[in-house]
Amino acid sequence: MAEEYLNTHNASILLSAANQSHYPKDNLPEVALAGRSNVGKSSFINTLLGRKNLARTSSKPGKTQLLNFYNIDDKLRFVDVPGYGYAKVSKKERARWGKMIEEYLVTRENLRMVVSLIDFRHEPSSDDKQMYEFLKYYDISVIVVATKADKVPRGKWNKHESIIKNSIGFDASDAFLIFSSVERIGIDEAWDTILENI
Ligand SMILES: Nc1nc2c(ncn2[C@@H]2O[C@H](COP(=O)(O)OP(=O)(O)O)[C@@H](O)[C@H]2O)c(=O)[nH]1
Ligand SMILES: [Mg+2]
Repeated sequence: MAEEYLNTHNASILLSAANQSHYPKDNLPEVALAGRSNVGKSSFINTLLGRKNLARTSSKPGKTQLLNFYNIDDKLRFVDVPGYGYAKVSKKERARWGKMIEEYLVTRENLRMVVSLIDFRHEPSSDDKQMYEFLKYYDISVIVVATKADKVPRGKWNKHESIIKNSIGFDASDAFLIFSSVERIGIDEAWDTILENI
């Protein structure tokens, strides 16, 4: 259980950063969360930390444009990466956003793993596939978290898991986890996998 290692409720937003010069300057391990807007990233963070509203959740996608660093009990940080696949941004804004994410993922020595969130209900988008390919290319360890599992009947879980894995070219050495913030499915597994990898 995560609670034996850290107090998961002792969490707060530390800072928001647009580039390297704003990142925290220490050696704490970081776990980054990536996924398209509205996939359930903020809900995942809130659920793991047992908080209602630490990471903002909204049905209006594309709001967060900075990297948000959350301090968890001074032992670990979550880094919320702004959601991709948001159509209503300009080319220029998209390019800035891409650079910001790439800079963090490629250069950050504190980074231990990326939680890649993908909607369990649908086929992965081309952005989902590109993100996973990118992470594999840079040899970053990944947990694929399939979100909103409460919206998929249990009898279809295996089928949906296969579709996602085939579609992204899932690497069997990564972890795959079925998750729901609403029904609180997969929380302990998520913590166990994260703590094994930092
Ligand atoms: N049914 C269901 N809805 C969820 C779940 N997680 C998030 N949502 C909803 O999906 C929407 C987007 O969630 P949010 O966490 O803000 O996504 P983000 O944009 O990736 O940070 C919100 O309306 C949430 O209430 C889940 O596990 N099940
Ligand atoms: Mg969010």
